[in-house]
Amino acid sequence: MTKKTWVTALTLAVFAVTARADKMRVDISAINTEHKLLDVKAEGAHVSAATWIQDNPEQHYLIEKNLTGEWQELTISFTAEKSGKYAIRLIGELKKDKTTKEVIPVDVLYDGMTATGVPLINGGFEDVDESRSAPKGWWGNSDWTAERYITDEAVAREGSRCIKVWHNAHMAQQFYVPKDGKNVSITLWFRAAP
Ligand SMILES: [Ca+2]
Repeated sequence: MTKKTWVTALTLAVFAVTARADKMRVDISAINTEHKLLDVKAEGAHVSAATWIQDNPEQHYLIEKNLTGEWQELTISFTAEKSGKYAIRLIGELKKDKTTKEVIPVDVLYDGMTATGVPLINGGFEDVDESRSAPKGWWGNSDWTAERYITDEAVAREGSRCIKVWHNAHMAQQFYVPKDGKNVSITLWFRAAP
């Protein structure tokens, strides 16, 4: 190898190590601040408790996985310590510009969600609440806008609708866990927005 080739190879190797993929993010939390999620798993994803909740980090978990341009399936499972209300929030990672510290949008598409153990509704986002131009059962935060409700079968994983979210504009649904120690499993599809 010539010196120049070595330098090129080294540069590529360093780039491969430092370049990082954007990530999807799903948050699952207990509404009651004293309840915990136990044994949270999501194969191939990074699972972490909410360290900012000092009294009870296990009330809230973040699940993050690298995005690609292809749809990927992910199953998230946990045991609800106590019966009660829980919430799932579909979001994107918190990515910041290293210099300006501004949040850089990482748009993520979600579709095709199903659940066992709890009554999640409209996981395919096909049922429309016309009064607010949003999928039934799902609620956006203040930065959510109707154009993020995608109505294009060429984009959706299944049916004709899906949602596009990012860190500052996300959608959530609350669900009720009917008994202590219930095992919950949620499967969903996600990809980087085109
Ligand atoms: Ca759909």
